[in-house]
Formats: sequence, C-alpha cells, structure tokens
Amino acid sequence: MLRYLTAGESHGRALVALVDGFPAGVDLKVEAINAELVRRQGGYGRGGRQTIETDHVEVLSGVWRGVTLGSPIALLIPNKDFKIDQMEDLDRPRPGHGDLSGSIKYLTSVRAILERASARETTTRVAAGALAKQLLAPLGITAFAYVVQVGELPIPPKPGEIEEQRAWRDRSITSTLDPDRDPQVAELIDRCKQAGDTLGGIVEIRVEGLPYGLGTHTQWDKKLDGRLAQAVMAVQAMKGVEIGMGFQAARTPGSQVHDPIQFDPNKTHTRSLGFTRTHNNAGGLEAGMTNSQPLVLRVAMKPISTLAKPLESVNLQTKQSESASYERSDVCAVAAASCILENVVAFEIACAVVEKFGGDNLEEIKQRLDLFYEMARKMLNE
Ligand code: EPS
Repeated sequence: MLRYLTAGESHGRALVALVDGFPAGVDLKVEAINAELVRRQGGYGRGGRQTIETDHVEVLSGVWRGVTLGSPIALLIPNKDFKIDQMEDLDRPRPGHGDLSGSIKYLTSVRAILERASARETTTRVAAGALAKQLLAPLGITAFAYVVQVGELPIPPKPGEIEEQRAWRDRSITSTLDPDRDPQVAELIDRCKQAGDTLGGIVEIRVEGLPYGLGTHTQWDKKLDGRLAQAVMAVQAMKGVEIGMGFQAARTPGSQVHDPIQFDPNKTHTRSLGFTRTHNNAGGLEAGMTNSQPLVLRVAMKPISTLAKPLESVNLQTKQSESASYERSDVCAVAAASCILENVVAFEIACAVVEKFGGDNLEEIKQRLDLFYEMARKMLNE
C-alpha cells in the first residue's frame, strides 16, 4: 500500500512528507520535484511569502545512488521564514479559516491552529505527488492540470496536444490554457487586490494513459472516484469537485450523458483494447474504476479567507465586535492550486496502480501491467 503523511507548520523549521510503500527501482529526479515546488510558488496574485522562500526538497531516506529502495522516503522542505516562536497570537478569528473552531476544539491559541492549517503544507503534497509522477511516467501515465476559471471569468481550455497545452499553461500567469487572456485575468486580480478582496476559481485535472481497472466497484472505500474526491477536497480551500460531466449530468437525460461504446479493430493494441467512446462524459470512471478513457476532474477553490479589508469578527478577549485579524496572504492562489491538485491526483493514481499491479519494484509493476493486458486480450479472443 502506497500512502503518505505530512508534518510541519507554516513558520516552523521545515515541512516533511513521509511516503511509505513507494516501489523500488525508480530513478529519482530531485530536480523534477524541485521544478514542481517552484511552479507551486508561482501565479499572478500571490503574497509576500513567495518572495522569501525558494522551496526545494531534501531527500532524507529511501534512496540509494539515485534509485528508490522500496523503503520509506522522507522528503523535507526547509522554511526560510522560520520564526514560529516569535509570532504573535491572533485575537480576532478570520472567517473562513480554522481559527475559531480549531482554537475551541484544541482549547488553545489561534496561532497554534493556523500554523498547521496554512496552505504552506501543500509544499509536502506537491513533493509527494511529484515523486509519484516518477512512478507513473515509465508506465505512460500523465497528470496535467490547468485553471479554467478565475472568479467569474471562464477561460475555456484551448484544444491542442498535451505538450502544446503544457507550454501554454506554463507561459500563462495564472496557469490557464490561453495565455493571450493573461492581461484580462491580471486586471481582474488587480481590481480585486485594490478592493482588499480575494478571488477563487476552478481547476481542471486530466490524467492520460490510464489502463482499465484502477479502483474497484466492490467496496465503497475502494472506489477510485470517492478516493480522488477525498484527496482533492482535502486540499486547503477546495469546496467542490466534479467528475467528467459532473453537475451538468444531473440536468441532462441519460441518453445524452452516457458514453456509447464502439469497437475499432485498429485500436486493439492501445490501452482501450479497441473499445472507443463517442465522448467522455464519465470522465474516465465508471463504477469506481478507470475505463481507459482520460480521467477528468474539476475542482472549485474558494477565495482565500484572509482579507486585506477584513470581515466582521469578535475579539476573543473582550467578545466585542471587531474586524478580523489580517496576516500577509494571497489575493488569488488558483494557479498554485492547479499545481497542487495535479500532484495530489497523481499520488492517488499511483496508489491505485500499486494496488492493482503490485508494488515492490517498478519492473515488476511494468511486467504485471503487460501481463494483465495479455490476459485481457486472450479473454476477448483478440
Ligand atoms: C503559503 C504560505 C503562507 C501564506 C499562504 C500560502 O505564508 P505566510 O502566512 O507566511 O504568508 O502566504 O497561506 C494561506 C493563504 C493560508 O490561508 O494559509 C504558501 O507557501 O503557499
């Protein structure tokens, strides 16, 4: 079983991910993890913290001569802004944050809660996901995410080959697939900043190259749609998730929702085994299993809760009505969210791969994947 836990506070010494059950035999590219950490720091509308940090990972265990051992991999990301013991408490909880509920639940200060609740923790999820991508890449599986909406402004993905789309996304200041619209997005974020406000958005995540049968229909907690929903909804500030056609499917008759199955004998060599679909409204998942079509998820991010023009709150000492506390924050972090969600989804897919194909060594996984397809072709008399 592949899994990970994280530790660390926003202004503590460091953040840590402990990845357990990662297969042996993967050539670890530390620079690829660092590239993802840099991408997470970017995007138009981010706050002052990103000018302090140069996030990078230190691999503490589980690797020998650049290759994974199968033993636990500890990933450490140092905080340059390590000052937790000097930081003041907050006495006016910020609406939307865990400040009030957390301090009551743990019978403690607001600071004790916000340090761990902070989205800085997502550095560790990106590091773990970037590691997982190094297991998926040799299997031909790619996760890719981009922003499709900022506030009320939709930026539909421009169609193209994945490499072309990746180049557009990496050129865009908010990780959309239409960098020509950057000025419009920047203006929207600038206006929001001037108003002391914040903006959320929607991220689309696509995974390509999937085989049949990741996840299963047999038990509720093993269904891949449910597991992906948990993984993405557990990212700070995420408030909604759709798979494939998502909420629109509820408003559309079944005849226009489900994806008719066709057979193309020229495609039997592909991961589809020749079974093609006229569209992919299921978003690559049927009955909690991958169906070899691309996985498509959309996730809604709420606007960051810390507002420069704060909302009404209550002073915890006096119980008088006062404006919420303000701490340095972002105006719009939806570009960062696209990086985080891409990596979180990659990790969950890697878990499902390890479950389906065994997890001790990459070569073994590759051979079992090939064997599975050989057996499926035999069953189908191909
Ligand atoms: C973040 C670091 C944090 C925040 C932000 C994300 O650093 P600091 O609090 O020192 O500015 O900028 O976190 C939040 C918006 C939040 O709500 O927690 C990061 O590295 O992503």
